[in-house]
Amino acid sequence: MGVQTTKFIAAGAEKMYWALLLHIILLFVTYEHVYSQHCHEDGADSCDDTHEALEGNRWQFHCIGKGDDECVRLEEYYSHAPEYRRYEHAVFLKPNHAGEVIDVNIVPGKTHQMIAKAVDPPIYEIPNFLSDEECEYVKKKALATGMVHSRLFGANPDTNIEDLKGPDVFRISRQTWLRRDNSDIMMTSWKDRIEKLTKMPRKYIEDSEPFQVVNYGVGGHYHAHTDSASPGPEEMLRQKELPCCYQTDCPIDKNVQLCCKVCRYMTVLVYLNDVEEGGQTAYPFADLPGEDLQEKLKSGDYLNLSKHCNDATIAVRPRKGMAVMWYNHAKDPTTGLIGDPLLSAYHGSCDVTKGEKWIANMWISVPPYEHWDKPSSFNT
Ligand SMILES: O=C(O)CCC(=O)C(=O)O
Repeated sequence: MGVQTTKFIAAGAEKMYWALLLHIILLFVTYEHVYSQHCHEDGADSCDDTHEALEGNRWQFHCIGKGDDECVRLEEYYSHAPEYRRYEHAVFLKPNHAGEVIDVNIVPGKTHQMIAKAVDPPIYEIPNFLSDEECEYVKKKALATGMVHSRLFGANPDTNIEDLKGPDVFRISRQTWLRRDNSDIMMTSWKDRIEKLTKMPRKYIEDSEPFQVVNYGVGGHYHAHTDSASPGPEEMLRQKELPCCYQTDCPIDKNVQLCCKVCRYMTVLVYLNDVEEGGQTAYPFADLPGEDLQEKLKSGDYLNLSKHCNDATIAVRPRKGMAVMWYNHAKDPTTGLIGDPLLSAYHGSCDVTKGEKWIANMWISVPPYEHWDKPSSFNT
């Protein structure tokens, strides 16, 4: 072979080599781009089930090969049960680690921070969620509505709770409900913020309960509880077939557990003042390994936050305007709606030891798959 021929072959091989390399790079870039658009958009819940991502083959392409079982599983369900496409799925934002700080835009022209306090359940602090003026506005509105002594959900309405005091009383506070009034621009703006913060479909935010405003005086507290369906295995089984309370006319103050279950997927709690001393929101089991959690839960003692405030694994100190947000349930990996209750989400309020404490609870309800199309009784 002549020198010219050898040179010619070598040049051809070099061209082919570069073309092949370019092709591989292009393939890789395209794949990564599409994948990251659909699976990592919110930076938290990898391969979240956006509707785009659920569109047929593209979904398979995006997730299979990434080693994410959930994507594969959802794709299978998607192809067998196309009705799962007809409603909007819940979102579950899981931080990478406690202490992670995530910037969010929940108010035009401003950046807020979500500071992860725990991973299981995901608990986030959001400083300055409400301004000082907004906090004052909520308190004023609550006082005008009329505060009454708090009752436990489903407790006997005949008990005289006004006189109950001391560490053995489960809950000591006063409260009221503020209907989500769409003509109130402040309330509409809070809903906008909750939507942007939680990335939850607007429908679920609109369907949820009125805001609950709570006031604790000195000695006021709320022992550790769950905000939603009872997490004990027997209770869970018993309540499994019940509809969600917000989708029924169950009388809320009478043995409610017999006719409905609470479906508060998430809680967004906002502090309306700085508390002089005490009043932390405490989570006795957050981020505990499963065996330790079961052990502590079995003893039952740790639920008494008047005695065990300092034993809680996470305690959030109230700061005026700050929100704390967490999940009471996992997201059902099959349906994308409300999943199992999270035992780690037990929480409550430690005793206020000086001053007073004001909070607003904003719960976000999500139905189970069987009832996804039932209207909310708060939207009639
Ligand atoms: O006041 C707190 O910090 C907790 C309140 C709470 O757990 C509730 O209202 O369900």
